[in-house]
Amino acid sequence: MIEFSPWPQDLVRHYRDAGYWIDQPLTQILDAQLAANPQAEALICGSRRFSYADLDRQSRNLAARLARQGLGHGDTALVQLPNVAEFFVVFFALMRIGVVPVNALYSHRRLELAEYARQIAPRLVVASRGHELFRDDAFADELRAKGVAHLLLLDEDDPAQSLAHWLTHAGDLPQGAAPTPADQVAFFQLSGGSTGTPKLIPRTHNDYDYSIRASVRICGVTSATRFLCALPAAHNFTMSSPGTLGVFHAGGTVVMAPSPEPLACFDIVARERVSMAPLVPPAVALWLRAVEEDPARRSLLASLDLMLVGGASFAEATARRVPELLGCRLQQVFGMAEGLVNYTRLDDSPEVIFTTQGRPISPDDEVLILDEDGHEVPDGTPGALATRGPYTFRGYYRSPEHNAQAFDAKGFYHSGDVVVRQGGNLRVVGRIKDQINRGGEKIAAEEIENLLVRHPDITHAALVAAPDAHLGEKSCAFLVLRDGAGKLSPPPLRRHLLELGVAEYKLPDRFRFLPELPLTAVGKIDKRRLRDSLAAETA
Ligand code: J2J
Repeated sequence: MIEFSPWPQDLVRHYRDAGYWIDQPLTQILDAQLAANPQAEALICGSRRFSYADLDRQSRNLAARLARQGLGHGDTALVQLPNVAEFFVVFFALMRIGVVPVNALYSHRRLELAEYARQIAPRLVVASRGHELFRDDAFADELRAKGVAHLLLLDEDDPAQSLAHWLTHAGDLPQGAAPTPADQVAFFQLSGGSTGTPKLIPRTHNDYDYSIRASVRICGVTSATRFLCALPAAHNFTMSSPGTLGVFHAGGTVVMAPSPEPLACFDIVARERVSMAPLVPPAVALWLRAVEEDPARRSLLASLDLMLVGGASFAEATARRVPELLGCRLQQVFGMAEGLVNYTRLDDSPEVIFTTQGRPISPDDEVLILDEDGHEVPDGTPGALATRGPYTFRGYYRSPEHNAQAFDAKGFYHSGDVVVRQGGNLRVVGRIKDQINRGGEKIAAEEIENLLVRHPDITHAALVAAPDAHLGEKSCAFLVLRDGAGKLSPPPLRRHLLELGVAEYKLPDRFRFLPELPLTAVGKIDKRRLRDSLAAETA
């Protein structure tokens, strides 16, 4: 089994007694539909259509082949797929045989994948020939040298490692193949991070399944729901709030799109009569602009009933325009891959829906809002969010030092968000974690600073958020150069980072050069001053 930080026994008992944890593996989502409605449409991916029976059959085929190769409990997998149907086939196949995956984002590159592989030592890698890392065999060979026994590729000609081939019939699942027990780790979610190395979040069947079931009720997902999966399929928001898994749980239909780009999505929405779409704020802005530019486009969205918006700050003025311009309802979501998810409710007043990020899923989500001394603040006063509950994790994978900082003695996870509670609802008003939220994509400042100072001419680096009209925030790197170093311009600096293999969304959007970095009274880099200096530039 994969180790994880467990919940204390009294809470385990309570979460079971309260009916949150029902001891069913995530594969039950598929099994229930297979029993109830096997021919219902589960998944649409371009011109390919999958019934629940198709999805089940293909995932069982893959599971059977993998199990016959000896993969099962105790094994891990590194998966990196674009937004295609195979993402779910692979996910359910791995769940069936108890292999625990990390689902990397498709935008991740060598650095992220190598780091995940280092942490989980996967026996299996599932990836795509379409990704630059797997276009030739160099990276695959590196992975093999580190213990990866099986590599399966999308769009591969060699049948031995063609994912498509592994999805064809292969006999029944061998005796003994089974999901991990429901109180054990099902898969790892990715942390947005604020530290030097990306962190992994163990999620158990029980806790994830509860967050999905409860989200389905809160968001009104039914078998009639047709859900647009245009954000990265592996992201926690896309998977579980209420997400693709929520739609499968309710027997609805997931419609894949390669990206949230409005014009392509509008056509898909119209063609497939999409009713529900989760988006991050910058994508909403693009959708709004597309309708403003050509109001006739609104008719393409006639079937759209509900848009869920989360992942980053969403301006009230933009929120108000969603029903007005797109003709659908709005639901705000403030969630995190670590657990806690808040929603505005469908029957909330427009005021609540437009101005807040809602309230937690569960009556047993404990949310504390704390001042700098760790005391709870009164309603209406901003403070740092700390939480524990039936689907909030208890520790990052193999990260005792970081866990000692991220959790308090009572097991509350301190998310680094600054929030205000008003009338029972939360508003996200700031952040104390050292992270840039670039339109929903999270960048850990320390990770990029560590890479920048590997440049021979850079002695100190600090990455901070700069306000941006479109993305909400962009990143700016403040650099101190070695004495005698010549001028450095952005292109070679970006090339330096790309050569180190980091994902492109993490590249600093701007660079500033200083003779030294400002320090606080206790000798830490004064990032507030750096941010203020950027604000002054644009003022
Ligand atoms: C402001 N900041 C927000 C919001 C997340 C549902 C929705 C989103 C995520 C997600 C998720 C925000 N307004 N509405 O996992 O299930 C910022 C906060 C938070 C961090 C988590 C889900 N919604 N945020 O975004 O793990 O800073 O999850 O702590 O990627 O995003 O990021 P992530």
